[in-house]
Amino acid sequence: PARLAGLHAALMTPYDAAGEVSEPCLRQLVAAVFNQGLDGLYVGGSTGESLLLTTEERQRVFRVAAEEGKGCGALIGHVGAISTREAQILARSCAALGYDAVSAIPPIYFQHSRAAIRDYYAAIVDAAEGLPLILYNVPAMSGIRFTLAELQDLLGLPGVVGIKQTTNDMYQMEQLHRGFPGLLLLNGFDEMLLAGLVSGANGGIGSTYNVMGQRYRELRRLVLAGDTAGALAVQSRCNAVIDTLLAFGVFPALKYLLFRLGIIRTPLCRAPMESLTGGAIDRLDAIAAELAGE
Ligand code: SI3
Repeated sequence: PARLAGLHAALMTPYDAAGEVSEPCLRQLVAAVFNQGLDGLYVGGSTGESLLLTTEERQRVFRVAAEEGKGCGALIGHVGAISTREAQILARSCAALGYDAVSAIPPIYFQHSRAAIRDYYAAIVDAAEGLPLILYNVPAMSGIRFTLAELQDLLGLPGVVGIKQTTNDMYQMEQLHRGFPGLLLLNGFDEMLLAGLVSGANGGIGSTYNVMGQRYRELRRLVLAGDTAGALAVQSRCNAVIDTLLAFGVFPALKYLLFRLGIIRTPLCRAPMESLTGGAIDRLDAIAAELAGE
């Protein structure tokens, strides 16, 4: 799946002042992401606040992102849900809209058996009408920590072509690289993109790519050219920004940057996601000015 390798922005979901999904801002954001030369979009993931949206809203975000982004790069729709039925509905939408792939977190909260999780992924593949599936391994948020053997079992399902590893376990990243030649292996934590790429990832998906896409492209170019020291210098510039985003809450802080850059109209996140605290503004304004100047 060469088209799915590369750098994809985990798309945010902009709202209007009333807290409804803003279609015009979403369109502007899709255009802004592709203007940075990124390879694709990861639509409706954690960064898209997908678990805080209704099924209809998630479908609407899929549709608008497809209308605006079709032909600009790869479109990966995150369809993970608490029920298999909802995940299947969303997978069918992605298939109908011409997405390139679907992806899903495991089903959370009820502590399902590994066999039930396997059935959930098989059911998504079934509903996705031929679209490839990328597993989304995010133990810190899902609470589900897969061993290598468990991942091997899921990766063996027909239709599963890759995995997005949002973990800081670079040993497991390298094991996946070594054990599964040809696997689509995508790095999840932006602050560790360099570590992920040198451990075998063939691309990445990240929230901060929404605003620092060009830096990550440069980082990957340097890695591919063998210049690890140069890539580390770029990673450090990214991480100086990420340190601040993490200190204030990465999603509200990123939305504030997009707001300051004129791409979205309000920095709101959906409750219970917290909004920004006052002390953040000056530091984020300085970052917005730095990014606007690049
Ligand atoms: O699903 C998604 O929106 C992602 O791709 C998320 C991505 O892996 C982000 N992970 C989480 C848990 O938010 C990262 O981009 C993350 O925000 C960033 O590295 C800061 O920690």
